[in-house]
Amino acid sequence: MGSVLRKGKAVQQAPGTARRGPAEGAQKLQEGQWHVTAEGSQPFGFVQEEQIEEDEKTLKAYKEGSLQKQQEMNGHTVVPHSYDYDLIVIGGGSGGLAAAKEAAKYEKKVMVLDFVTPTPLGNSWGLGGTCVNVGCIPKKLMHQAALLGQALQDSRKFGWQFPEEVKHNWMTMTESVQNYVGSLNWGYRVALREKKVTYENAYGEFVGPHTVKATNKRGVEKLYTAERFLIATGERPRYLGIPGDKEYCISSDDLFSLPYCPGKTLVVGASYVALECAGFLAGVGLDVTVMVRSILLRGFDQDMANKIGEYMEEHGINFIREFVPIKVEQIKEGTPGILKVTSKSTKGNEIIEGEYNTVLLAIGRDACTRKIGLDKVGVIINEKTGKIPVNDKEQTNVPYIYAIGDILQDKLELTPVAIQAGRLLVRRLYAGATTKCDYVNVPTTVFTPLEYGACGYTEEAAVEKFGEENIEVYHSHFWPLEWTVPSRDNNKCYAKIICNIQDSERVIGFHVLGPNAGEVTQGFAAAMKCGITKEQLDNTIGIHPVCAEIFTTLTVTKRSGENTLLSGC
Ligand code: FAD
Ligand code: NA7
Repeated sequence: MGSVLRKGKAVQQAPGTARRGPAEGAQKLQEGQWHVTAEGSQPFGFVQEEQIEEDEKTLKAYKEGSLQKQQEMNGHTVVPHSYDYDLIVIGGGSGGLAAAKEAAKYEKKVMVLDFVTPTPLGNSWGLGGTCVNVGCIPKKLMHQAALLGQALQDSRKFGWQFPEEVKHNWMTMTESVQNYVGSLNWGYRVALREKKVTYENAYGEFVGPHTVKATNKRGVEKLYTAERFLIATGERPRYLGIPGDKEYCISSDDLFSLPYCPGKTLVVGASYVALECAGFLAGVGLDVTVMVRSILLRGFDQDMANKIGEYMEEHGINFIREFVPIKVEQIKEGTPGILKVTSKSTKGNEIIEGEYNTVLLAIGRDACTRKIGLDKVGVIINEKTGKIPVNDKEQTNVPYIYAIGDILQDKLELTPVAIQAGRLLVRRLYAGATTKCDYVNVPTTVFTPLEYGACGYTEEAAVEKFGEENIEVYHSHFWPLEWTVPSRDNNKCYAKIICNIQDSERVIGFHVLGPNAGEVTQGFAAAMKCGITKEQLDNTIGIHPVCAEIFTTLTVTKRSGENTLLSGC
């Protein structure tokens, strides 16, 4: 191992399998194999491994001394003599862990640094990142708790008899969910150990070229060097910046392990996180209000978003539209206590007040990129969003530093996207592969009470890109067979595809509102990757009686204005 700093003091570690250092690097420079960040008139220039032109620039820069100068400007004059690791991954979430484990397959020496900065209320969690601990997994399990409540009601019509009063116990649900999350945390640690990936529960930040400082929760600092770095630090919830927000409000980072039932809850925000949380809280029997600043589900198909909103309202969720909170005060302490929320209209000066037991902020998430020393190594971020721009190989403007997952600029923030990008990157770096991550036609699901699955273009985006006259929208309502006997929610489920008329009616957008929307969407996403057309969908024989069969029999175009309500199977 190279030099190690404990409490600011450098000590020498036993030599490990040291990697290329400057001596070899200089030789490589002579050979024209090294690269440097272009800091010319363009905002930044990406460096491609094969770009001879860039190599020549680098060699020239090295000969002229400007490469060394650039390193000095970044605050570093000393480049490590050897690298401790082939790859250091900063952030042990969906993307980081997938990449680290993949790299270990190719016998690379890999380290993962993962550290969870506690929430303002002091909550933190184990290895695995957002998805496992405070995202997809606990969210979907709590959504399932809500669906079971609905199933219990439906079951009476199917002959099940049980006492009239059915209660939900928040603590039982939370403990069960957290036990499962704990087992996943443990599984990740074991997997890293088995694959011989070094894991440190420490905060990583760049302090110089090829060098990070890792600080653990006791404040012990160590320095590590690596030939390459992967930043996969994810995002954390944003706060409103109003009096009382950090003191009294919770975020999704607190909700899934909340040690008491939240009671009457105000959810602030109208993103998928906000609506999903509002949905399952209402589904387990709580009084829930959603405060919406502008529209529901910005970025998603608005036709579908509004149908989700209508369904939630019909199922007892209150919506306060075009208001934002300006102050949160505690009226009574407790678990939960009582909070007074003062809010202001976005359209005028109207002020309203409301009392809630819990205020959940779901107003977006900020990329964890501003406190990891990126300025020390010259990695460029989008100053406004904190996101990192990368080239199509997930390489930042600093050639030996890569980035994946939620912190990427203009990419989808989804677990499977982070995993895919991480795995493919590592295969390209260490296994001679060339496949790049394809960020197009990525399917996704919003787990609101009426689930929403989507892949490809929204109707708005398709109209904008191809022109209204060039797209054909086929749609239909449908009634899942399972919902007919309890006679609920007839014609609330909805299927829509968007086709490009000029390209043989290729399906470019797929949208479904209904049960198991994710399960329905996944297969159609594969078909879209293969370029499925409307005709091919029509030639596909449906499976009866399932919801997904509706996509094989769509005949009504939106343009026609014909009725889409179904009356039988
Ligand atoms: P993360 O998984 O966030 O991992 C980053 C890790 O790095 C964290 O452990 C963090 O603590 C750590 N870290 C940060 N800074 C440092 C540092 N300096 N040093 C060391 N460690 C650091 N996606 C889906 O696909 N489906 C869903 O249903 C879904 N539901 C979601 C529900 C919620 C409530 C939320 C918030 C997100 C949801 N997501 C969902 C999104 C999904 O969780 C993210 O896209 C995914 O976790 C991103 O992975 P990542 O590797 O980029 O980052
Ligand atoms: P998003 O998708 O960034 O959405 C933020 C939502 O919060 C959106 O509805 C915003 O309304 C609303 N918002 C933002 N600021 C405010 C303020 N100040 N007051 C009221 N409402 C506000 O965030 P998410 O957390 O759902 O998702 C981010 C990622 O996390 C997601 O991609 C997953 O990876 C997990 P707007 O439409 O801007 O008016």
